[in-house]
Parts: sequence; structure tokens; C-alpha cells
Amino acid sequence: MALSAWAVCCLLGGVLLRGGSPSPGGPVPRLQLSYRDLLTANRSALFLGPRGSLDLRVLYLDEYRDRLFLGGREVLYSLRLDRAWPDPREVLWPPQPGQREECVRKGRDPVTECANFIRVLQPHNRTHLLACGTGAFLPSCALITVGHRGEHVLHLEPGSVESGRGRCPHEPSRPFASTVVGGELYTGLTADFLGREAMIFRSGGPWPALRSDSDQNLLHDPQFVMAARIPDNSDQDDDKVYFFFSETVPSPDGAPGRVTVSRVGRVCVNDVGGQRVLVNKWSTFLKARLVCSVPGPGGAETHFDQLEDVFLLWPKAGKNLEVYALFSTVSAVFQGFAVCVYHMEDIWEVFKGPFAHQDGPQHQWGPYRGKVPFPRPGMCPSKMTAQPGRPFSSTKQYPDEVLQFARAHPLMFLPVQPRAGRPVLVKTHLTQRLRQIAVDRVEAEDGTYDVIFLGTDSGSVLKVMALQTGASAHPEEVVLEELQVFKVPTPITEMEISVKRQTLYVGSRLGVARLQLHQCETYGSACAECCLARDPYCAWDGATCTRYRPGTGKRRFRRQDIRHGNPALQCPGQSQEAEPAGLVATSTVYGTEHNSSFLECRPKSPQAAVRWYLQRPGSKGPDQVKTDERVLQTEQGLLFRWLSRLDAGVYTCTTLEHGFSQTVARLALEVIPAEQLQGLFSRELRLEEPPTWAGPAAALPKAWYKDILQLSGFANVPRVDEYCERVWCPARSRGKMPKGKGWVGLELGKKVRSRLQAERNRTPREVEAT
Ligand SMILES: *[C@@H]1O[C@H](CO)[C@@H](O)[C@H](O)[C@H]1NC(C)=O
Ligand SMILES: *[C@@H]1O[C@H](CO)[C@@H](O)[C@H](O)[C@H]1NC(C)=O
Ligand SMILES: CC(=O)N[C@H]1CO[C@H](CO)[C@@H](O)[C@@H]1O
Repeated sequence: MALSAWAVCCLLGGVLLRGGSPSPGGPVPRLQLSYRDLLTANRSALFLGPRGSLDLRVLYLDEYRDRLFLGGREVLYSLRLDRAWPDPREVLWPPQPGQREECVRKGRDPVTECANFIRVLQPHNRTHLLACGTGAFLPSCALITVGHRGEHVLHLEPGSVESGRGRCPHEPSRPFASTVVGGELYTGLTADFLGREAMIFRSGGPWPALRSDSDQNLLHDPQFVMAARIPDNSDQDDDKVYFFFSETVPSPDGAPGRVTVSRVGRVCVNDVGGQRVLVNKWSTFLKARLVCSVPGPGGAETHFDQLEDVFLLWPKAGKNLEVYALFSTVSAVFQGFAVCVYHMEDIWEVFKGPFAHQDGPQHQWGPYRGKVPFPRPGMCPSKMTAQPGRPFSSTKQYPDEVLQFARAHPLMFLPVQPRAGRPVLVKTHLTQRLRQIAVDRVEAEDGTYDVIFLGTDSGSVLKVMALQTGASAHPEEVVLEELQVFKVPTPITEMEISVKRQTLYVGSRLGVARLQLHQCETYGSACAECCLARDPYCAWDGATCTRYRPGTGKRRFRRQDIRHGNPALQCPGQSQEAEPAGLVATSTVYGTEHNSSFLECRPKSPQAAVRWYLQRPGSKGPDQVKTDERVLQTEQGLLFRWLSRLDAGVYTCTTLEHGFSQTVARLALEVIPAEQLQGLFSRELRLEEPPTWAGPAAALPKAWYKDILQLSGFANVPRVDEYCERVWCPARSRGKMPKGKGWVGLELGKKVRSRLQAERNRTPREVEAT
């Protein structure tokens, strides 16, 4: 019930006032769990290394070996997934001797740049990983022995260190993407010291090293987000590596300036470059635009053009891959984020469609209408191209005409449109930026749901669903939880999901956290609370809110309603009518006339609508409390800025959520007239005569010290101290051990003071958490 002066002042400042309109940042999370909540409940566990920060740059989740590999500043770690975190293996990896000084001499920052920041961790073979670091602006790579499955070792092979040029950027933070296919490393990066030479690069395997053609400016200041092999069909010869990135390109309609656009690009795995044209350069590179926009009134579209992150949702057999992409706006006017979902088939269709063509730099782009040579540019050499009379079994055999065309037409004319033509999620006016996305497809009682995890720049993760309900074009956004993973606000830079372990691995510069995807008991111990949570991972099993497992257990005991969250249907007999409000105990609160007072009521869900009712002594039924500038309804409760005698009565706090009403608190407020309190402080009180006053407070001496605290509010703390001194301390200093009530009074005095001290020592954060 206690509320510190800090909280009161913020409440008065209107910061936490609950308005009538929906919050501008979108729906409020149903459950908000603090850093401490997560640790206490064993929902999360952190690894920050021995120095409290790893300066983490890369994370590799190895589910085959059941290990998590981390790359930070001059350090590598291996953590076992099946153990608690304190079992790490560490490898220190500084830059080459002299390179740190060389880096500083070239004008780079000694702290933030001139160190070996590990940026590549990729599988090499059954016993080794490939790791590359910036090497203080001299990138280098090495093989790391990690042992067979079941072993837990980590060593750097000293003889394996070699140049990492083209395989790792020079800069510690520049956007960068890499993947390994068939033992070869594919990277999207800027590969030079000055960070100007952007390319897609392949090296380290049986195929010749290939790079992007730099003559044609195929990539405009790209920011790579992700690279992955995605098979187009069952023919391995047709396998391609896809890159997702943003580019800054000249305005397409000839207007001055440049614009940011997002892209999907691809190359064939079996590309070996051309024979006379495009020698040792990609001959199959193509790219297309990814569109993510919201139609506005009058045909104006709001575009989300900056790609932040991509998550590939791999299908269960037979279905097609879906690409979840997180975008932000580049507008200076407003900050917005959107999640768009692309079907891989739609991406393939665009690559099969017309090439974009421009007659000259000043001309408009249009579809290429001439004859496209064979093999069609972008096609991988395969059975399709190597037919009798068409001996194109390698890109080296492709006619010059084909390679020239590919070089001049890397861009597709049509953009890739998202599923349903619009984002599944749009978030504007957020106080935090969104950085990372991961998705889990969850089977629930009434269907399959995609649960989206969004990593913010303030160290938290949002767990969200976009529900397609009814005929509405806009999916309904349900924010299930907001989880503060890191203690301090820090951008989430990595996120990997393990469906097998039902765990999300969340990385920031500081380190990594293992976060359970769900913890159903957190929602509460009643059927209605479990149902209102609408979490597809959770169901009411007849006794508790537990993990829902499709196809197991007795059907009639599993209660879940993701779509509507309607406890009246799912939990009959649990609504307010059946469970009378009388079950909630009444507690008494004393307030002083003309002073402020506070009645606390915190519903578990901030989505619930709170109503306060007042039963005045002697009046008939309870009335809803009228709020005005004197009586404010806040997220934590009802705040009286100054009390009137007429405020006395029994207050009931009820919540309404999805038609389900609950009594959360019941408080009897007694108002002590101002004159009587004045009397209390001015009178010389004796211990044998505890203060008394007329009126309803007959029970007062029992919880004496508490009432004093309540009376004065924490705004009047010096006054209580003074009161304690006057009343209790002289007795002690005089050495007279008081008897009976007096002795109790001394004990109470101690309690009051230690309580006050504790209140003062508490930081605002702790107050918030209580
Ligand atoms: C905490 O969670 C981990 C991983 O889920 C588990 O192995 C461990 O036993 C849990 N510890 C406690 C005390 O519940
Ligand atoms: C993995 O590669 C390393 C270096 O090329 C080699 O020494 C090792 O024997 C390989 N391991 C296996 C299991 O092939
Ligand atoms: C802010 C306020 O009204 N404080 C009052 C609280 O009650 C004491 C005792 O009646 C008054 O002296 C204060 O002015």
C-alpha cells in the first residue's frame, strides 16, 4: 500500500495518468516483466563474461552440438545449452602484434575500432568453426577447434590464422551478413579500409573466389542484414544464396537526391564467373525491391524502406518458406516500424518477371521489352540449361551476350509485394526502436499462430501476435508480454530462436540472455487470467495455467481462446456473479482531511479497464467514483490530491477485460478531520496515553505507527521523525524503561524509523518494481 514521495510526485505530474484514448504506441502489453522479475522466475539467465560486458558482435546457435558460440571484443566463448551458464570456454584473440598501434596511427579510434572484434562465426566441419575478426582494421580469419558433439572444448588453431580480407569487414559495427554453403563463406560487406568497396564475396572452397563486378555499381552503399542459402527446388544445381539488404539509390523518377530502398538479391551457388566477360565476378547476380507500405487516404502510401532485420520461417514439409522482415521508416518527420511477410514463391515470381531497364541515366525505368538471351540471366547452370545442342553446364560457357545482359540488368522491374499487400504489424510513436525479429509458429487449440518476438533498442523483447480477425483488413495486434531482458537500456543486436528448447537467445553488446518463450504460470492462478492472456503457448488444464501441448491430455480440461480471450465461455462459473466480490478482503486506509491520499489497485493486465465504486456510509448502492482535477484515476490506483470528509466510504476497484469483470481491491477510506490531527501534533503526548480521537478510528492504537505513516503521507516525513523523537526517544534517553503500552510504544517507534529509513533508501526503480 505504501507509495513513495517520488511516485506521488510522478503521479501528480500526470506521467502515469491513464487517458481515455488508446495509447499512441499501439496496444499495451498484457504483461510487463522487469529484469528482476525474469531472473527471479528463472525465465531468463544472463551471460556477460567475467568483465561484465563482452562487446558482443556475433552469436552462433549450434543446435547440433547443443552449444552457443559468442564472438566479442578479442574473445570467443562457448556455452553449453544443456547446462547453466557458468560453464563457459574462453579463447582470447588479440590483433596481430603491432596492428593496434598501426590502426591508431592511421587515425582510427583506439578503443572503439583498434581491437579485434569477432564478426564471423560459421560452421567449417564436424570439429571446427570458422571465425573472423576485424583485427584492428586488418581482418583475419582462423579455425576454431570445438570438438565433436558431446565434447566441450574451444581452441584457436594457431597455424590456421590467415587474411580475412573480403570475409570480414574492417569496421566493428558496419552492417554485414555472412553464411556458409558447402564449406564456402559468402559475405555481403564493404571490403576495404575506407569502407567504400561494397560487394558480395565468396571464398574458401572448391569454387573460385568470386566478387561483385565493381565497374557497374551493382550495389549502392548497401547495408546487409542477412544472407542464407534457400533452395528454389529439389535440384541442388539450382541452389542460390539470397542476400537481404537496404541500398541508397538515386531517386528513381529522376528527381534530385537519393532514396533508401530494401532489396532481396541472389547468386547461384555454382556460379564460377564468365570466361571473357565477368571473369571471377558473379554472372548470376540479380536483385529486386522489397515493398512494405501502408496505403493512406487519397492513394498516398507510407513506405517503410529501411530493412532492420529478416527472419526466415522454414516450413514443415510441403509448405513454402515465409520471410518475415522488420522495416523502419527513413522519414525525418515520424518514426515508424512495420513487419511485412513475403512468400518465397512471390520472390521467385518477381525474379522470373521482366528486367528493369533504363535507356540512359536521365530516363525513366521501365520493363525490358526486347528479347532476353538464353540461358536467361540469373539462371543457374543445370539440367535446364545443359540440353543437347545447348552446352551450358557452367557459367563459363554462357555466351558473352548473356553475361553482358546480366551486367546491364541486375534489377528486376517488379517489386516483391508482401502477403495481403500490407504489413501484418505497424508500430508508430514508439518510445523505443525495434531492431530484431524472430518468429515461432505455435499450434493452439483453435489454430496456428505466429508469435513474433521483437528486440528493442532498450534491452527488452516484445512478444506480439498479429491476429487476422473477421473481415477487417487490419490484423489485430495483441501484445502478450514485454520482457526487460537487460538491466540497462541497450539495443538488442542478435536474436536466435530454438524451437526445440523453447528458448530465445537474445544478444546485446553486453552479452547474451537465454529467455524462455513462455512461462504460463506468470499469467495467474485462475482460469480467467489464463484465458485473458491469449497466449497460444498456454492453456488452463483444470488446475493451473500451463504449457499447451497439442494432441495430448484430456481435451475437456484444456481451456484456451486465443482469438477472443473470452473467459465467460472458457471458464464458466468463474465470472463475478458466481464469485462474489465479498471474497476480496476489505482493508482500511486512513487519510487526513485536506491532505493527499492514495488507494492502490493494480490489475495484472494494463489492458483491463479499471472502474472504481464508492459505497458511502448510510447510502443505498455503490456509485461509480467521479474523477476530476481533485480525484485522479492513475494506473496504480485512485489519487486524491486533497481529501474531503465526504470521500469517506468503501471503495471497490473492479476491472473489465473482454467482458470479464473482477473485483481487484476493496478499501475502506476513513478521513480524519484536520482539527484532530492538528491537536495530535501540538499536544504533548505521553506514552501511557496513546492518541485518541473521536470518530470511527476506534481500532487505531492497534496499528498505531502505520496510521501515523498514513496520516502524514510520505510528503510529511520530517514531521513523523520529529514526532518520534518527541514521543519515544526522550523516554529512552532518560533511561526509564517504559512499561506496558509504553514499551510497545518504543518498539513501534523503532519500527517507524527503520521503515522510514528503508523507504528513503529505496531507489525509484525498486519502488516501481514493488
Ligand atoms: C532454471 O532454468 C533452467 C533452464 O530452463 C533449468 O535448467 C534450471 O533447472 C532452472 N532452475 C531452477 C532453480 O528452476
Ligand atoms: C576439419 O577441418 C580441419 C582443418 O581443415 C581439419 O584439421 C579437421 O581434420 C577437419 N575435421 C573433420 C572431422 O573433417
Ligand atoms: C498538503 C496539505 O494539505 N497538507 C496538510 C496535511 O495535514 C496537515 C495537518 O492537518 C496540514 O497541516 C497540512 O497542511
